[in-house]
Amino acid sequence: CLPAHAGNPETDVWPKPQKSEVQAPVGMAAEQLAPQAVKPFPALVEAFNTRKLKPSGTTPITTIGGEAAKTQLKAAHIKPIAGAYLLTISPKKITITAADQAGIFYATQTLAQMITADGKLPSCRIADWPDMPFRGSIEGFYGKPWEHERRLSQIRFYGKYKMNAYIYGPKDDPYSGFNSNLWREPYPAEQAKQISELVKTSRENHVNFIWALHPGSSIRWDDKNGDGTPDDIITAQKKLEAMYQLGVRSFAVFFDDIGGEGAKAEMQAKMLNQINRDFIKKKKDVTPLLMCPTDYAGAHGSDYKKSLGAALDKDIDIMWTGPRICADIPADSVESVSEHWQRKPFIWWNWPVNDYCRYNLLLGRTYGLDKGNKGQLSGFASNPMDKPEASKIALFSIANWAWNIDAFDSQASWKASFPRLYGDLAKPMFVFSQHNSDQGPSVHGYRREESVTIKPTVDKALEQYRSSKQLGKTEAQTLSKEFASITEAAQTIIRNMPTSDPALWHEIEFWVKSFEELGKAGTAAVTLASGNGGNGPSHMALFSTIATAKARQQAFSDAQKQRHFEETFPSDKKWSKGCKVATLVLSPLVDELFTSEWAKAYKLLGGKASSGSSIYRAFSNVDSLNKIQAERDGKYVSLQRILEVVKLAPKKHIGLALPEGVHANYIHIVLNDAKAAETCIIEVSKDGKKWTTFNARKSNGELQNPVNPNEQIRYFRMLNPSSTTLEFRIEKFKFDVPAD
Ligand code: LTM
Repeated sequence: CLPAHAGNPETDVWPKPQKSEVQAPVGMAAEQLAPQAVKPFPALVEAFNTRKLKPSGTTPITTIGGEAAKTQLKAAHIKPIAGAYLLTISPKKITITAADQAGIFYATQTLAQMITADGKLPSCRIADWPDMPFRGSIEGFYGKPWEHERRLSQIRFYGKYKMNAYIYGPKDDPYSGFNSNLWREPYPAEQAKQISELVKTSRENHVNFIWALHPGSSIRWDDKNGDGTPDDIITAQKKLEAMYQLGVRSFAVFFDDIGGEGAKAEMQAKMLNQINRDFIKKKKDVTPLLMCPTDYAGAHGSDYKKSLGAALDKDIDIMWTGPRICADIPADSVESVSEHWQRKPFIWWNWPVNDYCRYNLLLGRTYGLDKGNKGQLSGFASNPMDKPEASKIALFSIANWAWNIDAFDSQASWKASFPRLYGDLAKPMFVFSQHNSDQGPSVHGYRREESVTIKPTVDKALEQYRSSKQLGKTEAQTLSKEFASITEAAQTIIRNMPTSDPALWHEIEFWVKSFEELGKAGTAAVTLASGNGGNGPSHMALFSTIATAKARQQAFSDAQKQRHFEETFPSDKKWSKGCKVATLVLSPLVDELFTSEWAKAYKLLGGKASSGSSIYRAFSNVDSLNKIQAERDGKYVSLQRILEVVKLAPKKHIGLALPEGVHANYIHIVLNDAKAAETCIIEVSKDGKKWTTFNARKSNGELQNPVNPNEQIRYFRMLNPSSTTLEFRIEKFKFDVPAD
């Protein structure tokens, strides 16, 4: 990724600087710099080491800070905001002008990226500043939190690409509180030490380490000692003080994905205003308080949104996920929510998080953020995958977008991430990522493009194939090349990554191995479908190649499921999932060609429905659940996991449907709320039209009973027959069916 000839700020520096002028593409040799000029700046020391260069001259790097810097920046038409800098490189000296230490740090990152492989620097002048005040990530997903070493690696990565915010909010850290009432307790010594270390590394990299308390599911608003303040507010403040003592200087309080007492807007506002006035503002070295509300998505103005917006101190930032929980961020929706919040929203972007679609890796380009949002947001944090290394592809682009919105080019930014992240493996990783980016169908209905370059060929090939039962020659050739490149890319990664990047390898190993099988299966399927499979044994061999590849893919998926099970937290184990690759375009193509060629050859399977998961259906008359999905795993047909709290109003239902010919032999639902389960009823049907009440055993949140298969039940729905809205999480929702 090193610029080979001229280190051009326009093309070789990421995020793209706001303004740059190059006077001479080659202005000086980096080695001309004095050793003592380079030594204070770790980014430069690293740049010299990577290029095997030594600073051995006398050229200085002068830094100008404080009031003088502010004056000079203003004169250069640069607002002296946090992180802004002016960098000038001339043959005789390098000057960095910045009003704060972050600006100097960022200038050295820019400088480091511009040193060419052979040690040259251009003569140039760069005026640069961030568009977004806070930019970075929110570790806010469900599942096993990131490991300490990986967090340290993230924080260094953020510094390198000028992101300044890491929000620590793992759902499964009991001491921050989402899943437990341990938020009232201090961290055990070992974890406390790690947090202090994260804070220290964050400081070195000019990243604000924002620690989030998540007390909502167990908070109580009673005021036992009668001092006018609910006791838990005092407890929360004490916990924040304890975190301050560990070094934390940025704080958030989250109320997402909760119901009940903790979800009251006016009480949340009371709590946060008190923390803001009695804690945040009294400390002189703390950044503004951040909060995630309970109603965190949608541009509509709910009562909750309006009352929180009105009651909450205006200097507290409010998070918002977009028009839906997982969604693009259009500027007109930002405008609406800003009115309700009465302030600019701080975006919690639910991408590339994959806690709701864990089969898939989300490695595609970053898009959907809208340039119209420039200046309209108080901050931007991406919620990544439980795979920190693999998430860096997306985070690199988020850094680029948040720093310089006008210059952001999604495709160019995505492409630029590969050489910077993977060096020699850039090309195969790009091939791999092109085909692993879509989430697949889910309750959120949020989708990403995938296999974009090859998709027109696939569409054309399938159209021809469906009408003539044979692939056209040109399409077959293009597809063969694509599948060959997939096999080759996977094999290159498999050979090298275990040693070159073991942390990333551990995260994606089974997807890459499955990708190799996709390449082999695709090559064989195209040969068959283009009529080049010969007859007899060679024909059979192609079927067997595909069948073997599919069996191996299943084995890799099982291995991934097992690895996840072993490595994740107890609360997450039951959501352990396998792996799937290229689910939007290429895997369906291989499946269709394989099924159809097999039917053609043996006239056995003609007319039988393909065994894709889409033949199992979930349905609901709750608006926000209109995209829920069903999935089959062995003898279970289940509702795909819904992480959020479900609100089931009177007469609303959620259900599952089986395809024709498949009948249920058991129904099993588990809710986290025993009262809700007691209230709900189950109805069953043969045809989805005529419903009868099912006699379900109910206890401790569970509703279940066997179904007589002779009754041929293909549908069931759980209905709220009461006159009040029920709130619960769904832990299990499934039919048992006979094994295939
Ligand atoms: O988005 C928010 C505010 N909360 C949760 C996240 O923790 C979760 O990772 C995403 C994606 O599943 N959905 C949420 O609702």
